[in-house]
Amino acid sequence: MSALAKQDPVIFAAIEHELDRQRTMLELIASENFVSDAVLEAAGTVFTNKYAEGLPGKRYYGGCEFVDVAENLARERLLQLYGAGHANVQPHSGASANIAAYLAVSAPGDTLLGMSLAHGGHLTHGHPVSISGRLWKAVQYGVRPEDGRIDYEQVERLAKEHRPRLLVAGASAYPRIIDFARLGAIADEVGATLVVDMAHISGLVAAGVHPSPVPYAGVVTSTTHKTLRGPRGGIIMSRAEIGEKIDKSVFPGTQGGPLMHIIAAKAVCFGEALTPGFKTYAQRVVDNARVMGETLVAHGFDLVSGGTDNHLLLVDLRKRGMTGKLAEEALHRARITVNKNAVPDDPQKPWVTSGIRIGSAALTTRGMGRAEMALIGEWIAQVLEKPADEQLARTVEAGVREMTAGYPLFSWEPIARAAAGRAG
Ligand code: DSN
Repeated sequence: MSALAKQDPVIFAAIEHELDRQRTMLELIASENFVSDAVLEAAGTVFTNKYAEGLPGKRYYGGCEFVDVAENLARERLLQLYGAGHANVQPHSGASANIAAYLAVSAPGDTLLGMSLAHGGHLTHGHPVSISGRLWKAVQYGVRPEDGRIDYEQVERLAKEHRPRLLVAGASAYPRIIDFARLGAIADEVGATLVVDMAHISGLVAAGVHPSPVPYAGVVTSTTHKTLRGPRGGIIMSRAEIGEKIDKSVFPGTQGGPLMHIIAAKAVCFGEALTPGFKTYAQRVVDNARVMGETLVAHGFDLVSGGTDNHLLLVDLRKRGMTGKLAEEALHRARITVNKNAVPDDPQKPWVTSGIRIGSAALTTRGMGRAEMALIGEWIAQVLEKPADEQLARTVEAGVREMTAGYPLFSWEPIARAAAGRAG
């Protein structure tokens, strides 16, 4: 019996149930993924016991010689992956990374021009309920109503009018390629620093299937757990000349001791992302999202911007008279996990919404490909066409259980389908 099961059976059982949920449901949340056995192993190690405030070779604590190995390797691999001038791998999350980045290159009270959450941006890009919208003077840009694409002319107009110190780019629900070169030129023209939060697409950028913001941005932040397929955490990269400011803004500016077990797992993740297999994986993520989108469009569903260039789709349910909340719940009953998500200019409240967001990164990690995406797209369409049909939900659920049994989460699990395996 495991130590945890013996000492704390309630927590043990919750973890076991979560493992079963992840194994037997179809995970389509666009910001989630499944880490490798090696990343999971590194994250659950004795490095969690160690305080290591400071940076490798310059710590405030003794006994850091082994955590230094992990952090140095994480930084080196990250720089190799993206070709940036400086890397800090200590942010605990994407939100912490963003706030540390803003404080490194601007001051509270400065103007921040960012993409509005309601149009696919993020809370930390200047939303009034976030510290980013409370400490900075936030001005928000969005997407064009006619095609759901970022309104670069609006960005330019607002930048010239408000002369922001920070131009923040990146999104949580934007299915198209972002033109970082154009945003970099706008930032240069008004003397702003372009901060790109590439959290959603960082795996695609690493693999070269989405253009990189690194040549155009003063600072690039990301989480490590989305398309990059690492442990839950954040990173910041910058031009070399502001590296020291970034480091000081993370510690002691906004954080205390770094999570060394997570930094070790980040190093493992970056090592994986440097392999040729990761390029294959990222291309499959994009291909799979496209197939899913085409299937839904064939069933008459509206996609914001009409399709996708990346790992996610934003389905607009307004014409169907259905809310995102209802769609999320109906799909959950059929063992398909998505999240309700606002569509641009959504008339519904954030807890209800008029859309759902669907992402392909996690199921692609399990080894699923176009055939599975087309079938899952069919199931989603069927369930959303008859959301109250319990018999249909049971039929789809049975299909989901059979499909997921063929794609194990871990290399040591028995494979129920002969050809199943990880994609890269
Ligand atoms: N909450 C994340 C997402 O789901 O996209 C962004 O931080």
